[in-house]
Amino acid sequence: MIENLYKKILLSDRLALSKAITLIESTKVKDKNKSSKLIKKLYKKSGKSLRIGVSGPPGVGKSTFIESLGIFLTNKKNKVAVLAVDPSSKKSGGSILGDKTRMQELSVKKNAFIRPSPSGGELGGVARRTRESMVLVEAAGYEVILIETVGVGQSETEVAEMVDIFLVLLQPSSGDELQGIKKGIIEIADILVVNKEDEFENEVKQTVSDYKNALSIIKKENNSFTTKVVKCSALNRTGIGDIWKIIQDFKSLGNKKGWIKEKRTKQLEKWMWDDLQKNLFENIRNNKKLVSEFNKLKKKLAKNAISPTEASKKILQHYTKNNKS
Ligand SMILES: Nc1nc2c(ncn2[C@@H]2O[C@H](COP(=O)(O)OP(=O)(O)OP(=O)(O)O)[C@@H](O)[C@H]2O)c(=O)[nH]1
Ligand SMILES: [Mg+2]
Repeated sequence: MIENLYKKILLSDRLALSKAITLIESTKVKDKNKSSKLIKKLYKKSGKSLRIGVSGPPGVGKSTFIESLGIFLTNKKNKVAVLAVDPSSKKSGGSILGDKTRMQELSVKKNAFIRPSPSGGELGGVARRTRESMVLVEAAGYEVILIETVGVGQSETEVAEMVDIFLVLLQPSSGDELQGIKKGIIEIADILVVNKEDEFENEVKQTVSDYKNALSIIKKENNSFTTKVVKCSALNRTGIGDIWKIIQDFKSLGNKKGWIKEKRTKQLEKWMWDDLQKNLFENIRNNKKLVSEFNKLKKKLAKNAISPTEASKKILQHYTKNNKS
């Protein structure tokens, strides 16, 4: 089965890709083993795409924007993959269908692959699943990966730490809301896109200028790329070409100066540490030899006879001792 998927993915077979991502998303041990074999085989073929994160508040137009940019790119003969990171989809269940229907036009393009949010799974697994899905779509030859994530909570930062360039979509707002500008957004975003210029022309202008002003005050720690502020209408597909031009500039400058490579190396290290942390933790939790120790410590904790910090230290001591013998 793995050999078959491997071959088909290299031929860019979309059905095989979907199947492989389903394996990645599965929580069954059997599937996990299969998917890690597959990732191992395909890993060296990955890494060649441009990874773009698209974030922003609910309803700002992320899916519409991704569809417009995706169509723009497929028309230029680029192969585009769309992934969605939605930690809330477990509860709502609605966004999966929503994303799919909203990207109807893109989904029928031969050069597009769209994978809506997985329905649930472990929350901490979002990062792993996304990274592994990226490996698969890259091995399948997709040149641009667009990752949609809603701009609330941890998923935003997680995605920002997985991509080459991070776009944040903003709602147009009328004046005096400058205090509402979050410093964090500016620090995390490479491009700020104020959307819906078709409907809110003046507000969009105002918001663009507010953010430009804010940018001149708030200095980014990492000076590699000056954050750009632009406007567009994802719905009417205006401004999309300009945004693509900025992305291209970012890419060529980043390659020239070496910060894309640097960023990726850091991201790989983070992936390694995340993985180690997860495996180590699972290993300790599922360690049968330690069960009686765990139980003793639990009782002590309940009686306030030991602090959680002390207890965790003891577990680690037992674990290390156990692994020596
Ligand atoms: N007028 C106007 N409406 C837009 C534009 N872009 C998106 N919309 C509308 O805004 C609504 C939300 O768009 P989506 O693309 O689903 O927004 P989203 O950010 O992906 O939403 P979530 O995934 O639910 O967070 C839809 O009704 C869109 O038609 C735009 O450029 N102009
Ligand atoms: Mg959406």
